[in-house]
Amino acid sequence: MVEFHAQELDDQEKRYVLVEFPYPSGVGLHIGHAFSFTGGDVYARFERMQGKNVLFPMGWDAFGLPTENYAIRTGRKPQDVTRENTDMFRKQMHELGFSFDWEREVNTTDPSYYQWTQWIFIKLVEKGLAYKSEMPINWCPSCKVGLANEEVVDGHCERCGTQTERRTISQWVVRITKYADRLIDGLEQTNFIEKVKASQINWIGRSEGARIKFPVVMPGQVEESGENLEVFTTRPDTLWGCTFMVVAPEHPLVSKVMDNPAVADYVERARRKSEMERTEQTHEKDGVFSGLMVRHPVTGQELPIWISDFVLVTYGTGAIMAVPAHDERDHQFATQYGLPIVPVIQPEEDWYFPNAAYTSMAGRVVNSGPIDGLTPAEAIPAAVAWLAERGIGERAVSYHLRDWIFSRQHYWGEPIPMIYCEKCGWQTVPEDQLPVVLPEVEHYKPTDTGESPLAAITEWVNVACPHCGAPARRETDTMPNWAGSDWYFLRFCDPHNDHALADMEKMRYWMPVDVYIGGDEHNTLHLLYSRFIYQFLHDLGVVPADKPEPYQKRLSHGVILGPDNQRMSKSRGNVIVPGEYVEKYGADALRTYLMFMGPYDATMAWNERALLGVKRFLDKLERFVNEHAGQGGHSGEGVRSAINRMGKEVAEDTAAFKFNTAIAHMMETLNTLTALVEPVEGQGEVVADAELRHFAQVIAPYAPFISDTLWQKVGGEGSVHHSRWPQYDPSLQLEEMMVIALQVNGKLRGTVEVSPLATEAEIRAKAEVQTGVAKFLSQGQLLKVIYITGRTMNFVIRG
Ligand code: ANZ
Ligand code: ZN
Repeated sequence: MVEFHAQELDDQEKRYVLVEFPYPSGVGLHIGHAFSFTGGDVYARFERMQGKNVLFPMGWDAFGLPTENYAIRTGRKPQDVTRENTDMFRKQMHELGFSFDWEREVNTTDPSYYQWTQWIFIKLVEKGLAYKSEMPINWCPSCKVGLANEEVVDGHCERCGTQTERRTISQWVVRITKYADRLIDGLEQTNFIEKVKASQINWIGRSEGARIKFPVVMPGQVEESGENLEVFTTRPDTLWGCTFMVVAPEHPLVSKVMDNPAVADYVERARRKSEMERTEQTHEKDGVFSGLMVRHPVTGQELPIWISDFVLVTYGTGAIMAVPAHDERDHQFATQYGLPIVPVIQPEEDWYFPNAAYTSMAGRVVNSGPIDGLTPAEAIPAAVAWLAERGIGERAVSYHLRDWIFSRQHYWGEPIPMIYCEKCGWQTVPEDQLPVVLPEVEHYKPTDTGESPLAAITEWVNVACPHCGAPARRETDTMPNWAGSDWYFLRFCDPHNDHALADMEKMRYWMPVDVYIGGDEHNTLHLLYSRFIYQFLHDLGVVPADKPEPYQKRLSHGVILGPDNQRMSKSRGNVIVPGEYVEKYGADALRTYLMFMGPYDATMAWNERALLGVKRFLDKLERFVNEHAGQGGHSGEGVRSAINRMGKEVAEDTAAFKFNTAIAHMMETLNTLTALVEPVEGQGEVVADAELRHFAQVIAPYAPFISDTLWQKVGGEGSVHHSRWPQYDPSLQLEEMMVIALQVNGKLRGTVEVSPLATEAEIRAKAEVQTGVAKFLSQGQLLKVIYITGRTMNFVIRG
């Protein structure tokens, strides 16, 4: 196979084709990898043949828990395990014929790579976008370890099955929320499909509304405490219908009433639940009265403050004004605890408030002083203005997007390049001391305190403060998995640079990524995080100023299910391993089958018989070429026309990622050719090498091995993969050809392709030499021929 090293060539149009780089697990490439990479490879090879300068890189996102867990179990070094795994992946990728530029291979666990991941973190700190904060994590009390959300399965620790808790620990947090609006607006500069844009926008979850202050009244006191309970609401128009308040169990106000045993008990129970359990629709809304009251800022009424975990501390202000008449959750809660329900929107239809909340925006505001008579849509801005004038509330925007917890208490990740000094506080590691290399440890298990095992290596942990020189300590948390994959597409532009994350000119040439192929599961977080980091680097001025977004187009491929139509899983025993099928049918057949299964973004079940069908097609093509190779002269008109059209159709479909229909065209064309060249009474058409070369070229992106062999057999020079896609010749195809069905006594016996200008006599002449028809004509007596224009020609014979 030929090398595919990409170089910056100013005189050639570039294409940056990126497939998500894999996590090199111990089990090797799975079929989803093969599917994803084949799609990228077909496109990359196709674009090269179109004369584009293609960058198609590959690397390893190799930090992560499975390797760490394996190290804990076996005592082996994650570094060694990773090396073995990447060697295996690389070998399997070679077998599948992927045309990656191996000179640009990167590995997120290489110090020369993560030096720049650490550098980005330092810049985040310097710009005030990373800070230390007490943040809740999932905690396994038995393993004594913080767990990522993905490691919590149904509220239980994935490793030991113990029920997990929420625990608050001090962590590094990245202020992605500051970029929330940019991340929404920037989508306009991309041509992601709507589904992907929507998932980004939904995740950011921008809500417009108001913040409103409710003065807190201490129990037994008439005087207000001077403290305010602030809420975020999207419906300030319903303020007059607020009958109670609810705060999250973690809300600061709750700490003041923890001496109440009922409160303490409730808070403890809530702590054990995962966030998912707390927000579930079906989850019963239970809560406890805090003993505290607020004064309604407009009506002056005293309202109770309840504590319930359906209110999340991480959203808005962690407190709500409950309007049970118009909010479903509030209604449920009020019904459960017998709290009043006061309608303030007059519904347009009959409504029985004790049964359900009226949440529609249709209707008129009532019993609400200054906003009476308005529609809710009119009343919202009116209420905000009215409240703002009186200093009670103000317009506010909330984002469901959270700041990004960037600390992991694990070993196998990038060390966070921070040093803590008693006197100077948190200091960044000076840039010239990067990378902070992950030291080798004896044991990979997190410590009893939940700290990463790095905490136990005192000679690594203890350093001098970079600011004052006093004894200080290194941060022992490591970065999350996302860190290395946030900017890898930049490193591919210039992977060996040791003085910058990538050279500006090289990025100017290659960026943005033209097509980014990956799984649906990364359409949200990975895309958002990496777009954020890119936008941040853009603000720093280290990526090209005229390129505000990293990815031009995002393509998410579908999922391949097991033969039983179920998701593949070890426990179901329906896992398909690509290597096995490469061995059985060859890489070309597997690749072509994967691309032929259906639309690239569809979810489809594995079907070995269909794979066998594709294998037969390739075998047939090979036989066809072998049989006809070496014929000089010119191909017949039909042959030339069919090949010419195939080149165009396959090019159009491949460029549009319609790989399955591209392959269908090739299959049809092979059938057409077979029919055309079949020597019937010496009348079959000639197929010359020139046309066979074109066939080899057109199938080359899909079946890179066999195509090269065929290409050489029919006089192709060099490698087919370095050749240019066959030129389309419009003169060979003035019109679309018509396909006429040929019948004998009403039974289908073949087809013939003709120009729409062909006369009936011409069509008949072509039809009579088709084997399916000729056979009958030679045996029986032709009575008549019935031609239905543009469709069928029926030969009625007496046999
Ligand atoms: C009063 C109200 C009346 C509300 C009404 C809704 C309907 P989104 O659209 O998701 O932004 N809310 C605010 N903070 C919350 C928190 N930390 N946990 C749970 N719920 C919270 O939702 C905003 C609405 O969700 C807010 O508007 C608030 O309830 C609730 F007829 O305030 B609303
Ligand atoms: Zn210091």
